[in-house]
Amino acid sequence: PAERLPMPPRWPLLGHLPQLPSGRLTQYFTELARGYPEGIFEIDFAGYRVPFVFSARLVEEVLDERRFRKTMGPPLSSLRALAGDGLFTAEGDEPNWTLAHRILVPAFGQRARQAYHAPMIEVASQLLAHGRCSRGQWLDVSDQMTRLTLDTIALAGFDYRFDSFGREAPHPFVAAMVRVLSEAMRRTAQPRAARWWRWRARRRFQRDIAYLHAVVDEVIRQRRAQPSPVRDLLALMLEGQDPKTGARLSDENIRYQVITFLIAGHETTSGLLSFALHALLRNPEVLARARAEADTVLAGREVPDYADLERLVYIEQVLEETLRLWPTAPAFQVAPYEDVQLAGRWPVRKNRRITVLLPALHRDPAVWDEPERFDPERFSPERRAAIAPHAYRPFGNGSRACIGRQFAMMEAKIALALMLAHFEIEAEPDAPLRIVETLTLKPAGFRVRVQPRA
Ligand code: MNH
Repeated sequence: PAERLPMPPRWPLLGHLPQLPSGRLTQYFTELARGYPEGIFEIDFAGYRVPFVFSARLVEEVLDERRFRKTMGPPLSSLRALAGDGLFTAEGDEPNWTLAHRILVPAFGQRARQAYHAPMIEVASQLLAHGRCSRGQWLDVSDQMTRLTLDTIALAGFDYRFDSFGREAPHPFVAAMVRVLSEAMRRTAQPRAARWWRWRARRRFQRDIAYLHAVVDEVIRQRRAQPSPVRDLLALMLEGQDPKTGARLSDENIRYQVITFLIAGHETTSGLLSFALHALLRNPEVLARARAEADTVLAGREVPDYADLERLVYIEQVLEETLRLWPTAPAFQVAPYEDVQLAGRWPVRKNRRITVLLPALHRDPAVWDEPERFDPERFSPERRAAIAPHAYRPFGNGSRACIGRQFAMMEAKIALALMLAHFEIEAEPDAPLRIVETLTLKPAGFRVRVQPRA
């Protein structure tokens, strides 16, 4: 029997728009979700209704790729102007998704990852050097982590140096990107007509996108001018061929892929590292254990070898638990190929966008005991097998899952191990966790002081 989807009280015409807090939508929906134990509610964006699902049971259903495909609505759809048919913002049935997927997947395989070790260590060492000469100043964690992750994806992927640690202010690329992502987010909570009176914001958006494209075109131009022996992502994009058809990526598509990797490749990992540090400083026993592991694995050396990384087991658990509570890419969207009734109860029309709300899924009390507690033991080798795959989806699903998952985990493990091994870290006392939402989640105003360990 079909039932109406549960829905919070709403206004005529504008639906829920007037009550949506622009700038903290994910946090708002996650709090709202607590009042909906069935794991589903519907939000009315001025007439367009979007079901949100967040119980493990319902999410399991919508992750079935035979019945549902990835789709994009706001905020992701606003990024088409920036990232075109790059991997992230392409529809699965666009030819360029299949082509780029086939060409680029090998770049993230086991063998390719070894080549990322040296650039990751190089940038992480710059972070250490920066910390060593910080002389007790308070450092903004998200800012430092963003410098690290942007420089890492640019160096490892494109052999390009943003040199973020050599600058006072963040690289202008970051500022422009943050504005674009925030604007995409803001549009989610606004009626379409707002484009007209928000012409300034629209112009800024277009200018920022033009600037971001110019930066990327420069990265590509430099490589074309000076072909390099480095076999990195950019080399694959410029020379790689579809193993089946021999087709190559067009210049326009390469631009979209480079921008996609620069953005997808650093925002989320930066947030992950920042939330992880925050959680560690709140949980001294966890911190002590993670640091002991880093000390053991490093055994007095400045940096780990590639082969050492698999021994950072507990640090990996810390990162996984961090992504449970703070999945930095907090939602993705799917649509059914045909009309469906979720759990045999909730009707959803074909092609209707459904949002999978990860922070709420990752707190589903049917799956996680004491869901609010930060406990890396949930991911211990003995217990992790018991976690149902659909209950934990920080990297998305199926063929459209994150291509950079292992890259991100490798980078984050290196950075966290090095910070713990080399610094005493002190947080400001009792500062509450505030979160900024661009497309991703990040701690806001979270500051630490570091001192080299004796
Ligand atoms: Mn990543 C897709 C989360 C790091 C490149 N990423 C996704 C999706 C999620 C995600 C969720 C699926 C989105 C959707 O269904 O609409 N990604 C993360 C998280 C981290 C992350 C939480 C770090 C932590 N991602 C990275 C890194 C890179 C990267 C690092 C690149 C080096 N991600 C991508 C790309 C896609 C993607 C590219 C799109 C893949 C596709 O659809 O083919």
